[in-house]
Formats: sequence, C-alpha cells, structure tokens
Amino acid sequence: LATKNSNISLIGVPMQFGADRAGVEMGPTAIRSSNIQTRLEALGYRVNDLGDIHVNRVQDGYGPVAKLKYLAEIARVNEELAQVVSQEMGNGQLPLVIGGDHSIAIGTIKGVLQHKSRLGVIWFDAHTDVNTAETTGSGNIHGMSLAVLLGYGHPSLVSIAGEHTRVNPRNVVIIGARSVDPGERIFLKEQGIRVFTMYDIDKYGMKAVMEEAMERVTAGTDGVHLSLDLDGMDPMEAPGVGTPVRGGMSYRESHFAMEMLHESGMLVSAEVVEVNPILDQNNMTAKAAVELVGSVFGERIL
Ligand code: HAR
Ligand code: MN
Ligand code: MN
Ligand code: MN
Repeated sequence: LATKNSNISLIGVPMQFGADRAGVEMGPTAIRSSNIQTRLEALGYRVNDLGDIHVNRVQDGYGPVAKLKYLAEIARVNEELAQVVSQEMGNGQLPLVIGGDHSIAIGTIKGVLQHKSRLGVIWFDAHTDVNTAETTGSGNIHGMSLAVLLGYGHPSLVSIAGEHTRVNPRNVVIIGARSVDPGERIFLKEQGIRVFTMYDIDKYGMKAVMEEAMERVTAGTDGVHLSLDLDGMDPMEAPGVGTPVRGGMSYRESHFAMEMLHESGMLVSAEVVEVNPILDQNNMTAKAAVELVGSVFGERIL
C-alpha cells in the first residue's frame, strides 16, 4: 500500500500509437522534467526510475479507417509493460507508469493483476474507453483499453499476461465522463459499470462521488489502481491533451479526488496518461499531472 516507506518504480512508456496523434510520446519527458521524482522523494518515498520501455517506430499496415490501428506494436509494448510491472510488484515496489496514451493501461493493469487478482480500478477520464473494433469510430486503441481489461477486444490484447487476467466490472468506476460513444453506452450498461459523469459531479459534488467510488473499488478487493487520464480535467486547466472535451473536472476537484483516494490507504499502483507537451501551454498539464500524483501519494497542505 502507498505508505511513505514504500518504494516506487517509475516506468515511462512513450506510446503514441493508441492515440494516433504526435506529441503524447513526449509525455514521459515532460512529466519527469516537472520533477515527479523529487516531489515523491520529498514525501519520503524511495524512487527508482527504470527509464522508458522502448516503442518501435512502425508504419501502420492499415489505412486511416482501420479498426485497430497499430495493433501489433501496441500489443508488443503492453506485453512487455505487463512483465515489467509484475516484476516490480514482485520485488515489493509500487509501480507508477507515465505515458504515453491510454492504451498502456492494458499492460500496466494486467501486470498489477498478476499480484492483485481482485483489483479495484479508478478510471479518471473524459472518455470511457470501452470501444471495441465493432463500435469504434476512430480505430484508436486508447479508446478501447478498459474494454480489453474487462475481457472484450482483439485476442492479441485480451490475451496479454493471460486471457483470464481481467478486472471485475463491479470494482471499476469511471469518474469525469462526458464523451461517450453510442456503442459504449450499451456496453457500460451491460457490464454494470458505475460511471460518475460530470452531471453527477455537478449534482452531488466530488466528496459524495468519491465516497461512493471508494466503496465500489474497495469492496472485496485487495487494492486500488488509479488510471489517471489528464483529459478528465477541464481543458482550460489541462490543455495539453490530444482529445480535449470541455466541461471537465476542475483542478480543485481533481486534486481533492486524489487526496480522498490517498486517505483510503488502498492505492497499490497508478498511471498518468495522455499528457501531450506539443499541445500544452507553459507545461501546465505536465505540472498538473505531477501535482495530482503528489496528492494521491499523500501530499498535504498542512
Ligand atoms: N471515444 C473516442 C474513440 O474511441 C475517443 C477516445 C478517447 N480518447 C482518449 N481516451 N483520450 O480517453 O475514439
Ligand atoms: Mn482515456
Ligand atoms: Mn480520455
Ligand atoms: Mn493538497
């Protein structure tokens, strides 16, 4: 658990193929430059930066309307990521993965599941990322990663780290959703996933939302993973993302959600994705990412 005597392994994944948009592969560099390591060390953690997992430069074998763009390289990188994450957890380290687009959640979470088979997942995002080849409009795999983790999608993704390595839909919550595709609505309903949309956050407030979310992700689980997509935040405060959607969570709401997650004492792993330095303004999105990481690992004002 994320106590201050845990050791954190920082793992960069400069992946852009899931988003099919240049810039997000520089996310790990921007996040490191915003001093993620010293921030965590100031909280008392020992941090081992493992560097980046290599992503090959490949040409997509398909045209722009392909249903699963860059599938082979995304599957290869996630397979490797799952192994590294699993190995680090086996050594008692807490994995903190920095992306990269959201397709890397497949490898991170499947790696964590090797050690925490009953894992709760908090998916902080403007999107719900539960498309499949049948429902996607873009063919971008970063919009499919949560479906894969629930067992739905291309076999070369679902089979990573063993095809029965899955999360239980009862222990998954999505927070901040405001862009959901028609096929995703059906899937979310069928799976019974609890989605806290911006409507819920506006109506009930982040405190009530997080209380219910934490109940869901801790019920019968042996830990909680945070999948933090920076486009969950409002683009006015986090503009450096590839698929911005206005009307998002404020800096304060996001920050408070992280503080509440820390207070649960259940965090076992985390990832920060979709930071795109090319689209950023004054590095503010990378800075916000590091500040949110600080909060979820226990930073307090007083
Ligand atoms: N739902 C859209 C699609 O599948 C948008 C994808 C989401 N983009 C992300 N992931 N940044 O959260 O193409
Ligand atoms: Mn996402
Ligand atoms: Mn998103
Ligand atoms: Mn704080």
